[in-house]
Amino acid sequence: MQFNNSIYEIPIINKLIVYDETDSTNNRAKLLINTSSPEQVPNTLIVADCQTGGRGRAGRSFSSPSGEGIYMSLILKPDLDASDISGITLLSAIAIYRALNKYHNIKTNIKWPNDILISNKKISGILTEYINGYVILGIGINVNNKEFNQAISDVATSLFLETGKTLNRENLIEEIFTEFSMLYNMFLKTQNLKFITKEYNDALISYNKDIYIIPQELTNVLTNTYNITNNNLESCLCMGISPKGELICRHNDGRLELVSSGEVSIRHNF
Ligand code: BT5
Repeated sequence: MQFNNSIYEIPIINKLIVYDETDSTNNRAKLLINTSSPEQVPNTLIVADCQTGGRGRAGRSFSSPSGEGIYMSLILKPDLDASDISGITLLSAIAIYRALNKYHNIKTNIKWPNDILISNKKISGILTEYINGYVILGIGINVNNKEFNQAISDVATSLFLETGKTLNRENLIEEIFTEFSMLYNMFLKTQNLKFITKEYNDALISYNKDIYIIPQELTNVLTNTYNITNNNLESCLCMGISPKGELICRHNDGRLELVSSGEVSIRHNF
């Protein structure tokens, strides 16, 4: 992939590493953190044309074929409490949502906490990892894919399949991080997500709908949370996100539950 120098005009990026192929850009980021001097690492963006071991959450994989998608990891060293780090996942979802809408007029939805959807199918997933005081923000986006392997064809789609347009991946990366830079700076200043709550809830696919909260023990044994057949779970009403980025859920008995991203997955009841 070929980038213009304009990528360095984005405040949050001061170094760029590009691979034709790698196992996982999040793994590359981890290695860099573990082997470089601390001042060299923050705000490094690692991008790959393809990944042979792209990772999702809980050991799941992220399909990352060559020439079609965006696979990238940004290393950050935010001055935040550990409990606020998960907010970065929500900010990056808004950055992707905004960039696609603003520069390409493509409307998406967010599936809390880490998926971007079009027509209920996933075009993007986010994997945020926290190691030795650094945050690795890993983003995968299906951009120009014409098809998906059978294992994920029911749940995955691409920007090309949804719009018929072929997008320039390098430009889209710049657009996303231009948006993310502004959001991130505001988050560091305010230390909460109040400034995106309304926008996030407008984008949230489950807003004001019934959802299931799936315990971590169950999500860890499932390859994907879209096809859960265990319906012994009680549904609750999704009331949007809190200023900390938790999902606010109202149970049938009126009880409110704040769900934080580490604990559960959500299944939509539609
Ligand atoms: C995610 O996990 O969606 C996070 C994906 C993060 C990928 C980026 S790419 C750059 C960086 N380096 C990495 O190694 N990872 C990050 P999760 O919510 O657990 O979703 C995984 C599930 O999504 C899989 O079990 C499949 O069902 C589905 N899936 C796999 N590949 C997909 C794709 N390309 N598009 C849409 N869905 C996919």
